[in-house]
Amino acid sequence: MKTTTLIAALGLALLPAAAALADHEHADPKMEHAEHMAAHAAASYEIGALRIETPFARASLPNQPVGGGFFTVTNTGTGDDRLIAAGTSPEQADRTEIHEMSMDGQVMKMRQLADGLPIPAGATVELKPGGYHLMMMGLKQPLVEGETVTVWLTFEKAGTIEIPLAIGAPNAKDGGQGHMTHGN
Ligand SMILES: [Cu+2]
Repeated sequence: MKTTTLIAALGLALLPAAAALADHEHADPKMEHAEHMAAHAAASYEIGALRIETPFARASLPNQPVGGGFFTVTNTGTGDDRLIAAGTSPEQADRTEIHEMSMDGQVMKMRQLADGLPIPAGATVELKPGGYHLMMMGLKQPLVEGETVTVWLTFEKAGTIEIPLAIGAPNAKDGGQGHMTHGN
């Protein structure tokens, strides 16, 4: 009897929190959400044997001097390639570096890949938060959620391509597929 009462009390206590979360999840106007989804569905670019998918960036916080850029690149060819340089317009950032993030003991460390990022034949290489990423250094204007930032990427073999990165939330973990599963 006592247990039942406790569970009932907990259930009531949790309800307002769940309702608040649901409100937050659906705060975006529906139209904007639909356009957002459509933009991501079409986000695939090809240059030579390379296919670049779901390019995105994270919105910068006020006074944040750097911004991260991410995408997945698949080498459908038979020869190895390598991402050797990247950049934005000079109005957006001073320069863009290719970084790797990894755990050094308990500390997350970031380092520039001086020789670029290898894209081996047949491989899919993911640039994602916590791993490889582009880092826009010396932001001259903020990265605003819902907008896009254009970056150029130069691959050793395939050449140079310009792609738009869809700017997600400051903690965005992917190119927007996360929006598919609500309450997550
Ligand atoms: Cu970095």
